[in-house]
Amino acid sequence: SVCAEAYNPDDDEDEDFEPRVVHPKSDEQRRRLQDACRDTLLFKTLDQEQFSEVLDGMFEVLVKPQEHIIDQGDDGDNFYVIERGVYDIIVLINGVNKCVGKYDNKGSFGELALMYNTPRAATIVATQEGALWGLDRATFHRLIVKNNAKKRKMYEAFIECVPLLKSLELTERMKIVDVVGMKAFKDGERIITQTKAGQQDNAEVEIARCSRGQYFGELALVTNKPRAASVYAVGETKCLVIDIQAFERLLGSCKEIMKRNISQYEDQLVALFGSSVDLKR
Ligand code: 1OR
Repeated sequence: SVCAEAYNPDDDEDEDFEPRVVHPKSDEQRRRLQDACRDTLLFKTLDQEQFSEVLDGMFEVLVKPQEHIIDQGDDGDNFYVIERGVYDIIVLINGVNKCVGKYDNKGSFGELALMYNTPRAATIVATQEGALWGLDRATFHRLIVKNNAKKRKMYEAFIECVPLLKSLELTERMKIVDVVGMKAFKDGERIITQTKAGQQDNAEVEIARCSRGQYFGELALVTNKPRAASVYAVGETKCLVIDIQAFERLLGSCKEIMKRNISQYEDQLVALFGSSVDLKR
């Protein structure tokens, strides 16, 4: 069921002629929704009030195996956050539908058509029963797209001085800003957990320290291997975070630069341990 709240002229300047959409939820639903949205990057730069409006506007969607949530080429209706289920990402390449990736019980999709007013860029198919939370186009626009202008102002200058992203066009860098989220970490907090292959219960050794403008976390994405190192915050830190699908889509052209860095990691391992675990394969 849908009910509309009265329009409050004090809320904001424009776009607010549309009534605010609220989908009432049980406490249990609200809890599941909040859980599902905890890591949604697009929500990470919203303030409390905006975030709670987003939650109000979301509605539960139960899906069946083989159900098409989105079809490539369609107009965009909703943005989706995954509560559970596995979803294939299918893209038409040279006339052939190819599965280019999947969402496994986490993540979100369907933002592109709503952000840039373009046809759906991929088909999303549920491979099993699942549950999603949808957000309609108008609410997405009012809360997320509007916030993008603010995000661009906040992060434009920073993104511009990130060496890795120098090779990108300005418009490409702006698209990165549109999809990143900001996460803050406390001193000593673990940001990435190394996935240990084999039984090495050695003490951890610091191998490098990253600072402003540098990046980490790309190795596992580039190699599809488990996390090769843990990362801890030194002091209060703030990181811009990008999800793996957006990383693939937007940073594909930066992979060559990243690969250069990967050979530096191997050099560091050789210097430390006398041999290098092979990181690439
Ligand atoms: P949308 O509104 O266009 C389809 O509807 C959604 O699929 C899209 O938003 C993204 O949220 C999601 N290229 C384009 N869209 C993708 C991709 C993708 N992956 C997920 N989506 N690529 C795959 C990257 C792993 C690039 C394929 C060439």
